[in-house]
Amino acid sequence: MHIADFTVGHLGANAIVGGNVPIAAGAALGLRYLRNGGVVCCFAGDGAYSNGVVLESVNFAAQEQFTNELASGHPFGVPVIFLVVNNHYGMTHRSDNEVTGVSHLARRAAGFADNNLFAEVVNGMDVLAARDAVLRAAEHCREGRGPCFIEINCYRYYGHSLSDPRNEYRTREEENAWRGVDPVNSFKKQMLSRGLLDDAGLAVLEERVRQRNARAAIRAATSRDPDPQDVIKYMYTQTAANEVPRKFQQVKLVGELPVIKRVSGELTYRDAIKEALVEEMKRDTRVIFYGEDVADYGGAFKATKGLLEAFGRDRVFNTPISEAAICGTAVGAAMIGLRPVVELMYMDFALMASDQISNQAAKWHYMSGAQVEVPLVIRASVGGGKGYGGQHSQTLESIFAHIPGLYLVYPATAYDAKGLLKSAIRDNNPVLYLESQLLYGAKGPVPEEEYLIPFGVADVKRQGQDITLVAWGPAVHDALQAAERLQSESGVSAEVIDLRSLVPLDMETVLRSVQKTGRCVVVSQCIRIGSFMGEIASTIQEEVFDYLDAPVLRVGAKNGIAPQSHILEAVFLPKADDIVTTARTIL
Ligand SMILES: Cc1ncc(C[n+]2csc(CCOP(=O)(O)OP(=O)(O)O)c2C)c(N)n1
Repeated sequence: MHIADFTVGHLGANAIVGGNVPIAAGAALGLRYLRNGGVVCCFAGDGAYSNGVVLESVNFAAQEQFTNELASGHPFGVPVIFLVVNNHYGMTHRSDNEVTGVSHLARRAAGFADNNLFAEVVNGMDVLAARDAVLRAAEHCREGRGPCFIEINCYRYYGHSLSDPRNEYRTREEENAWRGVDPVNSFKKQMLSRGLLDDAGLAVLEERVRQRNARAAIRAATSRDPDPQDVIKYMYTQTAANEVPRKFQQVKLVGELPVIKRVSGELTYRDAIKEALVEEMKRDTRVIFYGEDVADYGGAFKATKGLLEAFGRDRVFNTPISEAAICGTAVGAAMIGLRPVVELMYMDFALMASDQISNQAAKWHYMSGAQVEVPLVIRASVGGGKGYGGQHSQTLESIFAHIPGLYLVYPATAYDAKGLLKSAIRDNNPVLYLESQLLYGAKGPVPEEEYLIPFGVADVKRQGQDITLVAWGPAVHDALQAAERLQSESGVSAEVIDLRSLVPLDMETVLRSVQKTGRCVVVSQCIRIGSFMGEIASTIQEEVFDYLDAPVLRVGAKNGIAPQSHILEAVFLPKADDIVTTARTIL
């Protein structure tokens, strides 16, 4: 834990067991594009190989489409060595004869590809055997025949942590037997017996090692303490890909660009998303796009139809159904210089990938002390309002707004959808970009000229004097309808603010408006309890209490599980009516 040196290609040790494996597969996916002969060596323990995301990552790396006729542009296997450090224990559990059904984890490799994957079991107590195995696997990867699997058979002499006395789960005899084949001692003996080193040479070498370790310890102990003022300094990077290096500007189209129909200057929200993707993929070869069923089929909601035909399968491809591998590989690819955009069919499935989104994508810029940036976009559609029920219609942005390190945007119009997606693709922070399925067909003006919409700038969608309605996503349209009705039925002038991005958040525009109107209702399709609406309401009360003429109220979905029946869903989700009724209680 807490070790990372990106200057030497070390992509960070992970405190989440197995959390590094999709990142490794993604970094190797990136190397397929960068074509610099690099190979990723991914260390994970025997315990990690029971974790779903690890197996999903091996499956992701082993996809045939990277080497068969589908890869006509560039057939080349993902160059990653999955190196299983089999020390036979997780924390305390035994991987052999207890928590797995195999005595050699390398057997698992056979299940992932018709060629069984290149796999070896190696005596990890023999330095040269381990070295040779890794060289063989690296060579295999460099020839484009990856991925590979190496199980290193070894041992951990000490406990998992300092508080682990080991006696509950193994014997001293067992430990001593392994110490008898200690790799460092065995290597010394090998060198001495072959005449590659004499006793004096060995003593010099050992002294050099001791001194190097002492220097490192002294450097650590005497390093400057962090400045308390810097506590959140590296949470976000301020950089963006404003310029594209020349070598990444050489975009090869393999076919016609998709036809995007503008009628009287208007596009649908769906086409605005597509146009943003097309423009950014034409601008920068580092932008690649993948997800479930996004290629030939164009995505479950057809937002990406035609991208495959234009950019080829090298840059647009389908993935296995593994949200964790989709997001995790994007983290790895982003770390080594690509700018992946990935799609999650429904936002509910982001929970399948929550480690990769929340603990990995969001954290690495900060945890690495700003050594690395993670420029990726996760597009996810929100199914609320279509009768898809409890597992396909959740509005979950509040969960992810609670994760520091992520940006979170949720456009409500075609204009915002395009401008925000282009900004998201150029930004060097990880961005969760939400799309409402209800809005895909909604039309709105979208200029042909290039434009970007900056994050953290709310949009006043309607000016008003008497009450402020703060909303985001599809609820913006309910708020606008409510504002019309308040005006026509009661002569009340409501201001409607669309936050557009929740992180970063433009509270200033909201506060300014509330200072003017003295009243506020916060609206979204989130269920009320624990939602981001509470954050807005409490910030208003903290910051501009003296200006308020009434409590800040919230209109969200009912505090329940999204029902499947249309009748129930109509009651469950907030509507313009609910906003009008709520607003009237404070007018
Ligand atoms: C996802 C997750 N679950 C549990 C833990 C707690 N934990 C830390 S290390 C460890 C055992 C890991 O075993 P293995 O993968 O074999 O690696 P080893 O420590 O033996 O090198 C566990 C359970 C964790 N850090 N992350």
